Amino acid sequence: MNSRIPAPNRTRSQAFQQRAERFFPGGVNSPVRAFRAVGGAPPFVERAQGAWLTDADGNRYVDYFGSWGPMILGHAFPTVVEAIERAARHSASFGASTAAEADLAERITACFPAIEKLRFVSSGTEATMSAIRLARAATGRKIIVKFEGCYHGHSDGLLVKAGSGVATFGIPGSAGVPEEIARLTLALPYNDLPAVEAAFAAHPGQIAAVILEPIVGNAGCIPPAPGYLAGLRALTLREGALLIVDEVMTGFRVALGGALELYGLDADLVTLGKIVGGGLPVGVFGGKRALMDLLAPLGPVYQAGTLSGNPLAMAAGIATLSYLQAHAAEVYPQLEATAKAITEGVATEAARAGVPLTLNRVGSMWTWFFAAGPNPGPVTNYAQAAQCDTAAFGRFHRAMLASGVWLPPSQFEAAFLGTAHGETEVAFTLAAARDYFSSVE
Ligand code: KE4
Repeated sequence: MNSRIPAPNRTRSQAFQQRAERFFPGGVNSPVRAFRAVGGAPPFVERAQGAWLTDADGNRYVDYFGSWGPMILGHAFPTVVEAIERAARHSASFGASTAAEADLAERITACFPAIEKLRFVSSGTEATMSAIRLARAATGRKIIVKFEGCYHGHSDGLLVKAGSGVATFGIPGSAGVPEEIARLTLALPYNDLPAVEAAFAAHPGQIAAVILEPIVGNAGCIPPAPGYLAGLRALTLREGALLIVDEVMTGFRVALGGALELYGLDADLVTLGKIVGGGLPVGVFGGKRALMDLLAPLGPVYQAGTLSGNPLAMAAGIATLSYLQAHAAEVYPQLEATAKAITEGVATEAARAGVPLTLNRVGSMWTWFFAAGPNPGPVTNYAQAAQCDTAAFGRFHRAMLASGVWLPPSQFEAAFLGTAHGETEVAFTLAAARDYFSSVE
């Protein structure tokens, strides 16, 4: 904590936290928001505009988690707000088909050629859960391969050695998941093709699908090793298993067509979320037509949702993707340049202060891994990420928050920025980092 910076007034947030704890476990509706991994009390957000959040006590923060990815255009982007307002005037939900669903689907399939058909759901969890069910039905097989540190939402079978909040709280999985279900999930080290080969050899003809984050965000940011994704695609094709690429975080983030575009990868099924809803609840699972047509009402795989394709969420998604598609040539180079300036600027300040850290970044998603020893090594899988000095990250997080920079509250999360982050936010963030690292003994 930088003693030169007065502790911000958080009186109203503290009162709101106390009230929230009467209603919600830990006072939150999603565990990682509780700041348990970084310490300190979470500010309560009252409003946001562009790159900036304002809390209940009027403190302002540069936002580097962006609702955990969705807010790539910044908060309260005018055309997104107008689209939601316009849709809301015609009611919030019908539970019946609307043209807007295909309007958004057209934009998604234009960005993701691997998605020939899709279905909207209301969260990334629903998207991956449904994709897994489809894969098991399509192959007649039961076993799923996932990777340590990857998080695909909180459906039972995918909480085995998951990332994000599961890694943040250092729990191997989750209570309440029956052994009978957990044993159908094999969790392997990321960036390790021989481990996948061995799994297929040990379970011939039994693996329904391999699901992964093509760029891990939920162990902190871990890019795929060269050849890794292509190797996984070749292995799954050879073994008759489906490849499910979970682009909930990376879709529209690292490129308009996500990691599939960035790395030239094909997939049998793709899941999307976050940005695709422009901040409203939207998940997507989609892929080859023959697979998707196994879904009810055409086929035997059941999946449904009261608010799937919700008109307000469709409007927000259409407005967001419309802007990204129209301005991709400027947007992604801008995000790259801003993220490079911020991430390398902070890493330089840390190096000057002799604080060892490893920076992993792909486009506008990144993580500064605080090393436990003097020589920061590469972070290419969860086991290496788990070696980090999470207490050092916690001190950094608390100091930056006090200086008005709100980073994701966990060493095992990726940070994000959007098109509203510019030179002002770069200078502000680097000044806060300089303040912190100059005060570190
Ligand atoms: P949701 O069910 O939270 O919409 O999506 C689950 C999910 C699926 N796949 C990936 C790659 C994801 O990153 C996520 C959710 N990400 C976390 C943050 N790392 C959500 C934040 C939270 O849990 O509060």
